[in-house]
Amino acid sequence: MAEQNKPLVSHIFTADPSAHVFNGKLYIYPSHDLPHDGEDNDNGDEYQMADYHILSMDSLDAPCVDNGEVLHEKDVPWVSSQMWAPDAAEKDGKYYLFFPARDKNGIFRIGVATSDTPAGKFTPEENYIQGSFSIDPAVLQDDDGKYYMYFGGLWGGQLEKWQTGEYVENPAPLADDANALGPQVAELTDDLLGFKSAPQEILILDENGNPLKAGDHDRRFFEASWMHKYKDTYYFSYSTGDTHYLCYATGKSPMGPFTYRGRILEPVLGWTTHHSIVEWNGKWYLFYHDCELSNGINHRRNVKFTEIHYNEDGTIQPVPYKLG
Ligand code: FUB
Repeated sequence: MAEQNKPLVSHIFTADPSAHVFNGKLYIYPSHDLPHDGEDNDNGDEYQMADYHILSMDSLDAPCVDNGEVLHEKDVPWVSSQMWAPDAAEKDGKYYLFFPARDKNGIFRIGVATSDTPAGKFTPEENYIQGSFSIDPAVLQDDDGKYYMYFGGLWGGQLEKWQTGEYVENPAPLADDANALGPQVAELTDDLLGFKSAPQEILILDENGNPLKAGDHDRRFFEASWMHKYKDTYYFSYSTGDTHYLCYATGKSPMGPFTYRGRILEPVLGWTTHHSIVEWNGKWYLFYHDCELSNGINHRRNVKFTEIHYNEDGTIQPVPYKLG
């Protein structure tokens, strides 16, 4: 049986859980962390993942099942390494796995693979999504049938390198009082295999309507985009990276702007924090990861979940974090 705030599986290391309900069953699309002896650094070189396993649960009383390897980097023609945090979507009975990885030039791009079933196996497209860059895709299926991809990540995720619209290897650092770099959003084409138009930067505003600043490390976007809708409001949630918070901002359009509303989760054991939020059988759940199983080794993570609650005003009650 799956227990809240406990590792969902322990036979492999898993991270970055993107949870979805398909046909009444809960599927988790995580990264698959591999043991690695290299040093941890700001470039994320320790996250040397090479494949994806999909987890699923029939109910909260049932065990969490590993459906096995569904895609390996050796099967994706454009990938060289580092298959990081994925997400999934369904359209017309077909399932889409969106994943970031380094291309043959070491540049992070976002690819897509398809399947007839939610747990794969998945068949990759020959090339990455044209116009894609950086990491951490998260796809929203909106109520009007449109699909949007949110993505981006600083430092190892290379988002800073794309400020001009082109890849720049060593961009000048942003001043603390400059506007923070926002995540990116693009509407997907009808076949979900491409972007309808060039991605746009999303604005995250403070309580006075001003863009968050680059020096506001406690609130500015770093990585781990997620989008969900609750009572007609769009909730964009994300990690602040070096300050290790999961935060959220709300808005009235899937393209933003969004206004910062607060924290969902305090720092967990381990450097990264990454999550998803999903409704299942009338309750809302936060899927997240920490490094409990490895006693804090940053790149040996385990996925967990916990129920979350909304206040009357639409704010999310912060989740207390404790180990064990
Ligand atoms: O898992 C590799 C990277 O670590 C993800 O892409 C980030 O969101 C962070 O969780």
